[in-house]
Amino acid sequence: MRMDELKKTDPEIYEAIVKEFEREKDKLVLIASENYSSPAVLQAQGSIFTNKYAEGYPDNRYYGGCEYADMVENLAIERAKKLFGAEHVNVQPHSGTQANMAVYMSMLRPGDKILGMNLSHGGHLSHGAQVNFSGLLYKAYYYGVDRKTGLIDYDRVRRLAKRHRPRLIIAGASAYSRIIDFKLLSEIAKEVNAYFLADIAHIAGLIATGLHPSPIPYADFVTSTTHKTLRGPRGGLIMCKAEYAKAIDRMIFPGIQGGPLVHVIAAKAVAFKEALSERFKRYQLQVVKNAKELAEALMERGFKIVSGGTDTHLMLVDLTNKKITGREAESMLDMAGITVNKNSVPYDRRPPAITSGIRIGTPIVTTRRMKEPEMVMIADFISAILNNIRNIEVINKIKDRVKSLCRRFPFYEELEG
Ligand code: DSN
Repeated sequence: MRMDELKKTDPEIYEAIVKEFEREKDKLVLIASENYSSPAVLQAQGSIFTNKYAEGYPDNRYYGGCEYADMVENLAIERAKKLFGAEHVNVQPHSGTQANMAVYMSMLRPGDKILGMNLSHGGHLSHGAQVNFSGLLYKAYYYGVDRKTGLIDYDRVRRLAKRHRPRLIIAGASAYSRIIDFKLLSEIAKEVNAYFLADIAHIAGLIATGLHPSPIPYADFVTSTTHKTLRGPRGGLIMCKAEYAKAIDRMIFPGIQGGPLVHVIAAKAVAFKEALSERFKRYQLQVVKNAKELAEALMERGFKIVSGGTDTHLMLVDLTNKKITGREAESMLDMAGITVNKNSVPYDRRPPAITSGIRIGTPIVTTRRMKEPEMVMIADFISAILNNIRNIEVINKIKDRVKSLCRRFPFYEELEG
């Protein structure tokens, strides 16, 4: 990578970046929440906009010299509106959790009730988990998935909503592989007079390209990250109905954030432009095709997939029939150059640091242009390792095959040299 100045000034950080570059190129990364953003996104994020303070919003800043920052933020807003069909967009949240925090803090008071998906059933930390601000500040109730089907139990959501009368119902997940019925959840929210928030962090790319129904027509608020299926820089995003625009903007700044990260907003704008292209549509389609193929291939090899498959970019492999924990599986696969994360499965008896499952996603391998035949190969790799646990010979054999597969699908060649 061309980083002459950095190499001279700080050889240690330079080396860590070079090593990370090699890791991303030579490993098979199947983390469902990650992606490899384009060189254009990386360049915008690494730009001199990191130098600029721009507290406030376009045409209404607390600092001089914001004319180009305004240009950047206006473009990001305009493109996000077009991409998702949103009435109002705030592109300043530093992360998905900050985006959720802004929604909660603009609409709720401490102690108010919220109803979100249980973290241990595939929900997210910021949807009311006890260890998170959302569970500390608000009285959180949780819905989950049906034990048999692995699908969200919408009847139970309705029962819980009627019993507890939450002020906010949250939809969205980080380890749920099926279509989420945003319309039905919004109806439940209406029945109990609750606000409805859809957190689309994982599936934003699918929604932007019409591969998953959009919550925009139904939700009061839609939050997202920009770096998962959307393939942009690490960051957050809020979309809402026009009536909440002022409250949301005020809560992001000055409420919970100071100066926006203009360099990141520039990279978000680039990612939104890319996401508006036909090429991105084809990419998302292949992400889903690949996930389906991989899930099928794993099931054919005796693996249990929660809910019996996937409609999205990810799947949750339930290892309870394999006599191996999620933690062991993660570590064995890592030894062969395959990166996944251990993940609780619904009704898991093991603690979150051990778990009985792994979560697998196809965004990165699809960014590398792998297709269905490669998914079958990956299923073979995973199966060989998890069915021959701690067999170093097998691990080494697969490691070589992983490396040669990655070499066949190079990425970031533009950054070499
Ligand atoms: N940590 C992210 C994930 O892996 O899904 C969610 O914030």
